[in-house]
Amino acid sequence: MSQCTLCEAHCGLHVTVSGGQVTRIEGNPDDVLSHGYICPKATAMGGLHHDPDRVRTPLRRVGDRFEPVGWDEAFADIGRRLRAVREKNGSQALGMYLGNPAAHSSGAAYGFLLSRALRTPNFFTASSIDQMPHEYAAWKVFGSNALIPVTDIDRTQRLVILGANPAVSNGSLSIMPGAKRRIRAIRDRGGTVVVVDPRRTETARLADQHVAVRPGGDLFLLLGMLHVLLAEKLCDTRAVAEQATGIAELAYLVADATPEAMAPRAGVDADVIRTLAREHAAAESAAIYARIGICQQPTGTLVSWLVMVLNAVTGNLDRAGGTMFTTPVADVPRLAKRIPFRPGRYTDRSGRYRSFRSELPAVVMADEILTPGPGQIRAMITYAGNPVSSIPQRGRLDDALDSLDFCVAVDMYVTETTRHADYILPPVSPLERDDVSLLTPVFQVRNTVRFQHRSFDPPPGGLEDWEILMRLAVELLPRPLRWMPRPLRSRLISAINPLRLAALAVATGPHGRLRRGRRGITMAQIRSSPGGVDLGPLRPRLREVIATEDRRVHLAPGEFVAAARSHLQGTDAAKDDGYDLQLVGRRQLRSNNSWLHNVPSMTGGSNRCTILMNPDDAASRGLADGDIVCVASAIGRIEVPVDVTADIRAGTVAIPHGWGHRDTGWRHADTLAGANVNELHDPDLVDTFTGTAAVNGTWVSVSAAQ
Ligand SMILES: Nc1nc2c(c(=O)[nH]1)N[C@H]1C(S)=C(S)[C@@H](COP(=O)(O)OP(=O)(O)OC[C@H]3O[C@@H](n4cnc5c(=O)[nH]c(N)nc54)[C@H](O)[C@@H]3O)O[C@H]1N2
Ligand SMILES: Nc1nc2c(c(=O)[nH]1)N[C@H]1C(S)=C(S)[C@@H](COP(=O)(O)OP(=O)(O)OC[C@H]3O[C@@H](n4cnc5c(=O)[nH]c(N)nc54)[C@H](O)[C@@H]3O)O[C@H]1N2
Ligand code: SF4
Ligand SMILES: [Mo]
Repeated sequence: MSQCTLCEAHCGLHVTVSGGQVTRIEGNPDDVLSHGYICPKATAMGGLHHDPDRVRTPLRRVGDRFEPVGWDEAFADIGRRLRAVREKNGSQALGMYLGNPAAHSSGAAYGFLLSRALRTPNFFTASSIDQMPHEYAAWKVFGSNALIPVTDIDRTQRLVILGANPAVSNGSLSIMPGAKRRIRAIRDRGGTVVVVDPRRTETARLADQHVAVRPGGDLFLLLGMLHVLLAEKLCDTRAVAEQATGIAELAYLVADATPEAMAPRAGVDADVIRTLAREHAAAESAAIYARIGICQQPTGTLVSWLVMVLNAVTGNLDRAGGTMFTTPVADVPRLAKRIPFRPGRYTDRSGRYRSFRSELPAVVMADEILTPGPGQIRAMITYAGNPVSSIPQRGRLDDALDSLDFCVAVDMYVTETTRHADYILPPVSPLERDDVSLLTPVFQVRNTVRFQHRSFDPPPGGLEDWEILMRLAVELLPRPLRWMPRPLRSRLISAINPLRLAALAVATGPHGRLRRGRRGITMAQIRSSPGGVDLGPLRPRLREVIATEDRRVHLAPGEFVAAARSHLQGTDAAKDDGYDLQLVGRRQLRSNNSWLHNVPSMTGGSNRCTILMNPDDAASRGLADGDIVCVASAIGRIEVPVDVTADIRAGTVAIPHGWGHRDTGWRHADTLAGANVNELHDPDLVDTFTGTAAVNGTWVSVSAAQ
C-alpha cells in the first residue's frame, strides 16, 4: 500500500511490481480519504522511478560535465567548501532554497533543520510564490500562521471557490483528493457551488454559477459582499459576539463600498455581488475556499483576510459545513506555536522585504546572489526546487547560480536549476522509501493518516532526503562535534529518523496514547492499516487552538484595514502603454509545476504550453487558433501557440508555468515546445505584506509572431 506524493492530495495507491518493474498503478479503494481516486499523474510515479534520466548516484561537476562520485567523498568535499565560504564571508554568504516536493515527504522538517544550521537570513522557499498570504492573514486573524481554516467540503451546502481549480489540482490547503466527486456531491445533496475565476475552468463546469471576475478584482468583490452583509444586517451576530472582535471597524471600512461602487473594479455586476452576499448568509452552511489565484496577487494577503472575515461573520467559522481547523494526528499547529516566530526580524539587503516565518521572499534570491557587498550570497543549497523555472527573476537566476563560489543541489534530476550545481545529491525514488506524512493531515478536509509502504527496496547505499540533509547539517556543525567518529555520527543521525520522530509526534498528538490512553492510536496501527486510519470529520476546535493573546478572532487587524482603505480610495490606473491583456496562470491535469515533463505519457495532447485567448481578443488581433504568438510584458517576451476559447474572460489570457525546458538532463522534456512564463512576470510585483510573487494579472500584449 503506497501513496502518490506528487501533490498534496497524497492519494492512496496500489502499486503492482513484477520482475523489478512497475506494471500497474491503481487507486486504493480502501483509502480513508481518496477512496480509490487517482488523477492521471499517479502513473508517473512509475515513469519517474524507471526514468533513465533520473540521477541515481551523487554527481560532481568536472568542468562542464558531471561525473559520479561516492557519498562520503562528496559530503567531505561539500563540507570543506561550504565551511570555506562561511569562514571567508560569514554565514550570511550561505543561502538555501527549499522547493515544493519537500513538503510531500518527511524531508521538509529536515530541510528546515538544515536551514537553521546554516544560520543565514538567506533562506527561501516555494511558499513565497504560493501560500504565504494565507499564512500572514492567519497569523494576524487567528494568532498563528499555521491556523489556516480548512473547507469542510463534504458537509457544506454552499461552496464558493475563489481562484482555485480543484477539479485539476485536487485542492491545496484544503486537501480534497477526488475533488470533482466531492463537488458533485454538494449539488446532489441540494447545495450550490459557485466558482469565481476569470476562466471558466474545469471546476466552473461543475458549478451552478461561474463569476468571471477581473484578475485582481476579488478584493473589491469581497468588500462589496461585506458591505451588503453589514448594511442588510445579514451577519450572524451571535457567532461574531462569541468569537471575534473588530466588527465595528469593518462596518466603518465598508460603509461606502456598495456593490454599485465595487462592480466596475471587480469586473462583476452589482446584482451578482449582492446575491453572492445574501446567499452566503442564507445558506444552512457555507464556505468560501480561496487559493493560489488570489495569493499570487498584489492584494493576496488582503483577499485571504477578507475570505476569513466573510466566513466568520456569516457564522461559518468553526462550524460543520463551513471552515474549520483540523485535528491532525501530529499537532503541527501546536508545535508551530512553540517555534520562535519572529516576523520582520530581518530584511533583505535592499530593505524592501521583511522576513516572515524566518525566510525572505524568493523573488530577491537573484539580487542577493548578484549584488556585491557584505552579506552577498556566495554558496547555495537547493533542495527539491527548480527556482530558475518557478520564480519570476528576470532571467537573472541562471547567471546568478553560475556566479556562485559553490552550489549543491539535493535533487534527482539535472534541471534548469541543478545544472549549475557543483554537486547533485539524489535521494532514492519515492517508491523506495517508507514514510508517513504528518504535514498534509493538517490541511485535509477530513482527519486521516496513512503509511507509505515502499514498493522497492532502496538500492545499496541509497539515501533518503532526510539523511542527505542531516549529513549536510552535520558538516556545518562546530569542529568538535563534526569530528565525532563516523559510526557515532551515523548512529546519531539514524536516531532521529523520520519514522521515530513520527511515532513520537503521533503518541503526543491529539489522537495519541499519551493523551487518549488505550483508545489512542499508535504508529504500529497506522503502519498496518491498508487504507490509512480515519480519525473522523472536522470538529469545532477554535477555542482550543486560537493563538491570539485575547483568544479572540481578530476581524480587523489595523494594517489590513488601512491597506484596504487605501485601495478603496485609490483608482485603478489607466493602461496606456500598449499592454492591454492581463495574464493569469493555469494548472494542467498531467503537469506538475516544473518537473513532470520528462515522462512521455504526461506530455502531448492537451498538455501543451499554449496561451488561452477569448475569441473577441483573437479576432481583434487577427489571430486564429494554433497561430504562434509573441507574448510581451514590460520585462520579457515569449512565443507560444494560441488556443482560442470562449472559456476565458475577454481581456484575460492564461499560460501554464513550468514549461520551456532547454539544456537540462531531461532528454524528452528538452524536445518539447513551450516557454517559461516566468520570463514575463516582474519580480518586483508582489503581495504587499509577504513579498509573494504576484504573477496573476501581469499586463501583456499579444501579437502574431514574426
Ligand atoms: N508563473 C507561475 N509560477 C509558479 C506558479 C504559478 O502558478 N505561476 N506556481 C508556484 C507554486 S504554487 C509552486 S509550489 C512552485 C513550485 O516550484 P518549485 O519549488 O521550484 O518546485 P518544482 O517546480 O515542483 O520543482 C521540483 C524539483 O524537485 C525535484 N524533486 C521532486 N521530488 C523530489 C524529492 O522527493 N526529493 C528531492 N530532493 N527532489 C525532488 C524535481 O526533480 C524538481 O527539480 O512554483 C511556483 N511557480
Ligand atoms: N495537476 C496539477 N495539480 C497540482 C499542481 C500542478 O502543477 N498540476 N500544483 C500543486 C500546487 S504546488 C498547488 S499550490 C496547487 C494549487 O491549486 P489551485 O489553487 O487549485 O491552482 P490553479 O489550478 O492554478 O488555480 C488557480 C485559479 O485561479 C485563477 N485566477 C487567476 N487569477 C485570479 C484572480 O485574480 N482572481 C480569481 N478569483 N481567480 C484567479 C486561475 O484562472 C486558476 O483557475 O495545485 C497543486 N496541484
Ligand atoms: S491528485 Fe494525482 S498527483 Fe495528486 S496525489 Fe492524487 S494521484 Fe497523485
Ligand atoms: Mo504550490
